Amino acid sequence: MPAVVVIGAQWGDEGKGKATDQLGSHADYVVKFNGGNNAGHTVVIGDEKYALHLLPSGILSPGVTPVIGNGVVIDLEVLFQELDALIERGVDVSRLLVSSDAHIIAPYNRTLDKVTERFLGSRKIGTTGRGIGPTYADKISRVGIRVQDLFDEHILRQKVQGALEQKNHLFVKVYNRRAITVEETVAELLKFAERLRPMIADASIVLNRALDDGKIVVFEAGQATMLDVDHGTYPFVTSSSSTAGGACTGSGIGPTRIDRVVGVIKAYTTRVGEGPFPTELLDEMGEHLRQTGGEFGVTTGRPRRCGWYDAVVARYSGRINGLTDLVLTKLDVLTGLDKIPVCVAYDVAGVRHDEMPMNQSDFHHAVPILEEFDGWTEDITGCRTFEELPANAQAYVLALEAMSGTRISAIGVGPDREATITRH
Ligand code: 2SA
Ligand code: GDP
Ligand code: MG
Repeated sequence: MPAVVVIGAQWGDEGKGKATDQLGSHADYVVKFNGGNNAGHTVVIGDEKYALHLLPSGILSPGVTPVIGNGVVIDLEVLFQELDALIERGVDVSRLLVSSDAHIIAPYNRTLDKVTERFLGSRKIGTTGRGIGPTYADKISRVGIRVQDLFDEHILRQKVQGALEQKNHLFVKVYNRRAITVEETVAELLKFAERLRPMIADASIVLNRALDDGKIVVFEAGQATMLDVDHGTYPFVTSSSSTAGGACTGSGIGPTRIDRVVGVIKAYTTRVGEGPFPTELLDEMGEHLRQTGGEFGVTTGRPRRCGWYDAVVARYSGRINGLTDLVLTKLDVLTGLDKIPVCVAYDVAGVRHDEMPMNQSDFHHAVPILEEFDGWTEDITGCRTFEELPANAQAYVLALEAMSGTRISAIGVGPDREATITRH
């Protein structure tokens, strides 16, 4: 399995960091292909807990070459803060490669993200405020700044000037703020250029050659299927391609090179930010899942909205991503519940939907049709084989597998690297 894509099958925070870290210990390259420092991946190794925002999880595995692909947007200040923090903890970060085509989050786009959200008020998206959306908007509008532009000051200045002509109009006329100068922006961006220079690579050539040589490459998605700009709950999405197709466009490899697509899915569901969420629990059960599962944003600390497992979302993710495997995480969080409901279909104005409704408004009005499963009380964090799980936990996993249409090849029973049951 030389090329494996790991994606989130719900609304994010499924435990992709842990899954990638585990695959990463066998990998030669781990590639981040979308998003930026809006991601938050937690990896627990022994007594050490690492929270990564921008860097690929593979940065923690000795021998792995971590790659930031062209589909990523980079906040340079965050990149070096994160690298310095890892260096201080003794992690070797010297192999990191950064695509020369990746886009840079300019300081004005951070500001724009925050003021736009404030301006939208109750219609806000609930972004992480990191400048992600405005930077991808610049990319699509062809006024973005790329890594390679940092090494030609003339071009950099021209691009910043072009972008600021539009932005300053907004800042001054709409948001009543001061205009941003070309000089301050260029100076801010150039501060990091020389430190970045040795990391820059033609990531597409590096990765294609690695695959030609039979190396193992893991492509790690930020965010998740339901936050994908095309296939998620638009407009309540992030601004990048967080589904499996993004692994190709965001790194410069072709679809025929991918061998496996692994969807990471929680045994229940969470979402952070605004937007529809049919199985959301607004009662004390939601609070129980939040506290037991530690469901707080890794980047912003925001409490995550919690709800039951949604098999319609799982089937949709299977289809959109062409999943070959599911990794079911956080099964241990459900321990102690008497009954565990699962959403098997939606009721929309009296009509049953077994698949994701085509129309977004229908999804906003979807009422989950729930099926209940019996819970278990035994501590499962020490289980390492499927047979060691209590019978009701086994039945729950098999039911989810049958409903979701994709085999569950691994099960997470705790945050530690080792707390995993491998089935296939
Ligand atoms: P943005 O900032 O433009 O990408 O926000 C747009 C929507 O995407 C959601 N989003 C996320 N959802 C879950 N987890 C994310 N990463 C962090 C984490 C989030 C955090 O791992 O916990 O710390 O708050 C993530 N990144 C973006 C976001 O909530 C918006 O709904
Ligand atoms: P990501 O964004 O998908 O990488 O996920 P996050 O790191 O944002 O959130 C997942 C959280 O769940 C992290 O705190 C992980 O340490 C933790 N985690 C991952 N797998 C498991 C599991 O099987 N059981 C438990 N209890 N925690 C897990
Ligand atoms: Mg996360």
